[in-house]
Amino acid sequence: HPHTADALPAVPLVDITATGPGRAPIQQVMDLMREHGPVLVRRLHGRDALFVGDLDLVADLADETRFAKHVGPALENVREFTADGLFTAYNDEPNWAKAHDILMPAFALGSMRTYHPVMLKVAQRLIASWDRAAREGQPVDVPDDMTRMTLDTIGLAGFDYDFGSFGRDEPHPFVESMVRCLEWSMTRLARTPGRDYSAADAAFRDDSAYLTQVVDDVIASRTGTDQTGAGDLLGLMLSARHPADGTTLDTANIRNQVITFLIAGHETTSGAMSFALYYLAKHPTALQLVQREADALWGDQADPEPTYDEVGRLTYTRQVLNEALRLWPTAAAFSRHALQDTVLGGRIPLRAGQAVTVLAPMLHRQPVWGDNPELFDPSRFTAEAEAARPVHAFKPFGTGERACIGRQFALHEATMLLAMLVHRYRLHDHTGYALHVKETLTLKPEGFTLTLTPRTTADREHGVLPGTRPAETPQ
Ligand code: FDE
Repeated sequence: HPHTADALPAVPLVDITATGPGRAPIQQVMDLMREHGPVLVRRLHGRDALFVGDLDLVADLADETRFAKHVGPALENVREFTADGLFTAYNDEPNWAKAHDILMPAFALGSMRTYHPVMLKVAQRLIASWDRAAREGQPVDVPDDMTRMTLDTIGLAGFDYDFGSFGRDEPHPFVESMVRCLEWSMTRLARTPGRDYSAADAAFRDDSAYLTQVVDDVIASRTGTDQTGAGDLLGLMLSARHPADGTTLDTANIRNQVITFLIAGHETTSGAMSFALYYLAKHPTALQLVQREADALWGDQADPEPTYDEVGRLTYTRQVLNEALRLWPTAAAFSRHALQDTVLGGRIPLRAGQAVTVLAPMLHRQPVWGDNPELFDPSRFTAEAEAARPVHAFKPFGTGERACIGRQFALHEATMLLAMLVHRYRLHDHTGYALHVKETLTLKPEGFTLTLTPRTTADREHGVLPGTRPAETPQ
């Protein structure tokens, strides 16, 4: 039975030292919250961490005058390979504000117009690969292919570098090293004091050195050429001067930013699209509605090329993505710390510097989401429903000035691809897939495969549900 933390009399304390956090620490805290409520202290080897999912507490943590982003133990581990890149920089590290100011314009909504053609080009690579699988009757591995797509997209859009992921049977070695680095960051949190982890640490250093080498190639292919001023992220970093002091970012920091963007820009986005496809494969009515939306734009065109403005009109597709991000926010936790002694939500006393971790998947299942929060229901994200809901009820992109800079980028890329896929294919859940969420700091539906068949003119005209085409329905 839990007892309460001495310093936090109102909060249940759960000691998990006996089992450890295992390979699914996020889902473990979700289960603990289902048992003990949405605020708890988790103790591991004598170290305590406060987790919250309560709406009023998360809303209070969003107050930037009393709280700021916390680089907690997980991000400290990621810092071992991204250092003062945007994601892992401390708030007061000068390079954070400098890089933030230089890069912000590149992520404003209007800048998505610039990236749109590259996003489309990579979406077409994925489609070529899925067409081949469909012809051969082979299943596609959804998370693997979404990862190919997002890595190539951020590589090309950000740095004019082509990872060529669809030309390879195995993921690009960058992805494998990166996933192992993220796993090392996660499992390092669960270490038993006194044990020897030197082999894991040596493997990590090799992987991290490999990431650095790839990134140095990316940068080298651009420096010294006349392309340093190109309008992508790397061009900006190599050339833009900070308005305040006229300096550019230093070489070490640029390397950290490139690694940061390659990781942050693809791992989370690919998970989000994978979950969206998972829910669509399981929810024929939602699938029919996204198909109708795509059909209304592109009718029976064999190879539609969505325009930038059309992506903005895919409102139901966007709702599907948001609903997938509600149930499985792929960057599931973010941390804040108190700037001075304060009382969180009027009930939890915190000392200056004390950290609190928001568990977004549980925030996204609180009573504000209604009686059936586990139910996939994209109508939760109509404009009216969103306007009626407290703003802090949905936090898949973090909060405040350290919130996700890549939000519009990820949503534009993902919305366009989803619509193109449902316009083109019938999705067959050929294995009767049972959801298994894999954690590597980010979340994805492991082992989720689909088989595909092309949609026909009749499918588009009738908007029929998969498996219930008139000819197949018994009279
Ligand atoms: C960020 C982010 C966040 C926050 C974290 C903390 O707070 O700690 C989150 C939650 C996120 N992000 C999420 C997400 C999701 C998705 C899908 C995404 N995300 C996507 C993306 C893309 C890109 C490119 C990105 N992303 C990026 C990024 C960055 C750089 C960052 C950091 C910022 C600062 O400044 O800090 C982030 N992102 Fe994200």
